[in-house]
Amino acid sequence: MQSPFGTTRTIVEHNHAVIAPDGHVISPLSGWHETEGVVLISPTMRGGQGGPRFLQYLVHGSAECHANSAPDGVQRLIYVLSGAATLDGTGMKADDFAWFPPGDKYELTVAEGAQVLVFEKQYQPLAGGKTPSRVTGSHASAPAEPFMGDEDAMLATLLPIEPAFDMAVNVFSFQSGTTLPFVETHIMEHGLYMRAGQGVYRLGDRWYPVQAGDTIWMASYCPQWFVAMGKQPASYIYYKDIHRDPLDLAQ
Ligand code: UGY
Ligand code: MN
Repeated sequence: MQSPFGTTRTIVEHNHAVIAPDGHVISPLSGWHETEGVVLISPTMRGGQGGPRFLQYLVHGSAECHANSAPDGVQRLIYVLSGAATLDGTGMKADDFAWFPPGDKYELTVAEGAQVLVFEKQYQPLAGGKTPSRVTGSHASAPAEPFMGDEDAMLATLLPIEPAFDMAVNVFSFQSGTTLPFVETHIMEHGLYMRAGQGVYRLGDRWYPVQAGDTIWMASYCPQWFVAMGKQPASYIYYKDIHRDPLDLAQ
């Protein structure tokens, strides 16, 4: 899916966006030290008016790149896409992840040539509830279940599905020819990164060919559907906001 010059598959609409890697612009990452990357999804996407309520970005590793905490009140999930990282002296490899509650402090490095996907969201504490502690793991060891009974659509949940967590990050793996069972329309918004393979995503009333390396933003209530196509299975990592009062979500 190479584009000739002057064209791109990237599109930013009022309730969804597809960001293809050919348009990535690398810039310094705020809140990280000596680090560059690409901010893929952010609240500025619709000029700050009703845009995404979270951040999704790519970290490009380097010899000096490191991070110690997220901004005040912000939770952060990191997912190693390729290469190596270290977290408080322990090695991380492709498909390892860590979730940090707000206020957590650490020494995180991302090696030269490595790529790390990050999701960040302001944590909304539950009245009288306790903020969860750090979670670490890997895609392979996360619980996975057939989605709505379809063994060709396996959904792995990286974080505990408990009310204390106000975000979920899942890895969805589809055998080629498998679809989401229906066109979903829901209050949760999504940030999605195509991890492998290809397919067609329906967003609103448009259909987009997508492949590994693409990013998708789906606003609350954006109708959505996917079919995996091609010779290999497809998979994507995606974020959603969960477990909070809908009346608290409006910006
Ligand atoms: O969790 C979800 O809403 C998921 N089924 N959506 C999606 O894959 N677009
Ligand atoms: Mn959905």
